[in-house]
Amino acid sequence: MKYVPEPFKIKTVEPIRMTTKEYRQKAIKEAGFNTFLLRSEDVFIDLLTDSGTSAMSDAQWAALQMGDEAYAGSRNFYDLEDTIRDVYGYKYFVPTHQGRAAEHIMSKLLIKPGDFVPGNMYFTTTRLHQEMAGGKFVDVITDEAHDPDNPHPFKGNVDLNKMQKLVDEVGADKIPYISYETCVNMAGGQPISIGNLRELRKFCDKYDIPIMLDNTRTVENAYFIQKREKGYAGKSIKEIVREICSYTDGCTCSAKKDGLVNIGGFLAMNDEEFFINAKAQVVIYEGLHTYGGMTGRDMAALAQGIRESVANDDYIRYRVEQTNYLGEVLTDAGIPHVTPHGGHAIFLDAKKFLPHIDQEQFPAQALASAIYVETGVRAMERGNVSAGRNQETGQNFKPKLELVRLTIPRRVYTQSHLDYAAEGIINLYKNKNEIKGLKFVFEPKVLRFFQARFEPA
Ligand code: PLI
Repeated sequence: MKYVPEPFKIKTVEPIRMTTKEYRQKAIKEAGFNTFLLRSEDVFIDLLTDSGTSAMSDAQWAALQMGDEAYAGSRNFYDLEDTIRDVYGYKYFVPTHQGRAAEHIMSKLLIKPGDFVPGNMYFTTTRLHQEMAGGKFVDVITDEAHDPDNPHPFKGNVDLNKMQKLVDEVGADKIPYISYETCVNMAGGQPISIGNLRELRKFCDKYDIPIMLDNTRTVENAYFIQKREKGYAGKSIKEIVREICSYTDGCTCSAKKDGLVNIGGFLAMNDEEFFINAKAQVVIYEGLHTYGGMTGRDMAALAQGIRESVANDDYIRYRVEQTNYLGEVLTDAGIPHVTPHGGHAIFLDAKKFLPHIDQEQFPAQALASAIYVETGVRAMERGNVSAGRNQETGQNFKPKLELVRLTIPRRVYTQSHLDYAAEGIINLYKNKNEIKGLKFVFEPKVLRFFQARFEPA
């Protein structure tokens, strides 16, 4: 089947507005050629991110009405606690307003200045919090992940030789934990395999290094395991999610993705002392430990969203196969993009799309702007701008992957929206030589991609 039908029907609609090309040319100029700075009203189809952009179900909207807004001991906290224990299996958790707040608290508690934090590719906010705590991020993802065309089915895997090299060089006592992400975002939404995680667990047990999961897209990862990994075709998504978490010591989670809510996150763990320390931090930065950064109703909608994400396997099959559909349409038209297709997005390969633009002139940023002007579709740069500068040398990181992410919000768009976006990108590819590179006119010091402004180079 080319397109898996939506396992839901539409009850509420939100109008979107098509604009003219001239209008969009003006809008992107005013936004400093940064799609983050566009007004959403000026966007026809918003593929900026899958974060906090999900459509909630009727049961989640109903759950909002059941919010217990007590300052302390809200019943929604206990419901969320039961749900996290049931679905992910961790003993303890603290709620946070979103994923980066959990990263902040974990980095502060576990990293000492001079430590090294290995991870299967960096994520922007994760690496920043590691650096702010005095740590240095070390990329230990498999080499295949840096090659947009490598067909490896689990490009998110950790390379254990790279882990061994790091342990030999700096010593295990300088490694507070490994940060292990499911469906690695910056690699193109590429999954990890259970086989890799089991091997990593053995390795980490030998050196007493905890594994902290970035649990943001574990449900999507479980679908790839069910589809591709030997021995998992007969297991449910819920069983696979639970098994992934069972090899880890805790997690940070942006609940705005798999969790099907518009805000929320958490830090979870099995170690009681870590939990006590996390509660002490959450009251400083977020709120009391039984609501963290969330209202009672937010916690109610999240508990329901987590349950829905694993309630049956139909939802996640539709979700990941919808993304795959967009990728297949682009493949048929010869548009260069990362393969195999990831779970939450299709990532265009801007180096191949725009070979005439040097990486120092930000081809992915230029391509995201051009896509907006051509189609009204908003995408996101995931390349040299997102990677930032090396703090020691001041040079741009110039990552191997120079990508534009077409991110699919959950349960929001239909097949015809994706067909429209693909058709516009295919048209743009025919005139790609007219697209010009960009230069900074404003460069923020941290997480520069959010607020940077550019002009044509
Ligand atoms: O946006 P937050 O603070 O809820 O979560 C940060 C975060 C952590 N890990 C991973 C893998 C993410 O993808 C992530 C946020 N991602 C965003 C905002 C995105 O657009 O992909």
